[in-house]
Amino acid sequence: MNEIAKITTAKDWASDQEVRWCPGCGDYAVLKAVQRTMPDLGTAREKTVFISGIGCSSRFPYYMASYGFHTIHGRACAVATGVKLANPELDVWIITGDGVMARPSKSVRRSAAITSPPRPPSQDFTAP
Ligand SMILES: Cc1ncc(C[n+]2csc(CCOP(=O)(O)OP(=O)(O)O)c2C)c(N)n1
Ligand code: SF4
Repeated sequence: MNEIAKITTAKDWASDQEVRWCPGCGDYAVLKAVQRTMPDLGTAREKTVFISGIGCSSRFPYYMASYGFHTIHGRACAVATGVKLANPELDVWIITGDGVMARPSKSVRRSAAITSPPRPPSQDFTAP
């Protein structure tokens, strides 16, 4: 049976790490939105894992007061799938930029109950 998670606030989900994105980067908005959303989900920090690949957005796990893994280019989905399969009780999130999620891996298409927050529209761009 699942234990009832301790009530948390957005501050509980923020780590003590200095956030290193450019001033005005849309990733700040994603970070704040996720930190504000986690308490509403009622998930425990010790049962939450953020998995990232490579890129600016992939610094995200450093800034969450949960478990996390900054992995390698193009492998966030594969690592997240492995984590979920090893411990299905974990709430596993994937954080990537538009580059990595442009071609979601087979593991994501298999719907391994892994979540990824959307990137804000201001971050969308078309390559020249
Ligand atoms: C181990 C490693 N592989 C590849 C790179 C080169 N690299 C830097 S950013 C990047 C892609 C980032 O993609 P995206 O998902 O769009 O992240 P964003 O920067 O937009 O958050 C790559 C391949 C790297 N820095 N380190
Ligand atoms: S995504 Fe762009 S604005 Fe944001 S930290 Fe990276 S280079 Fe800077």
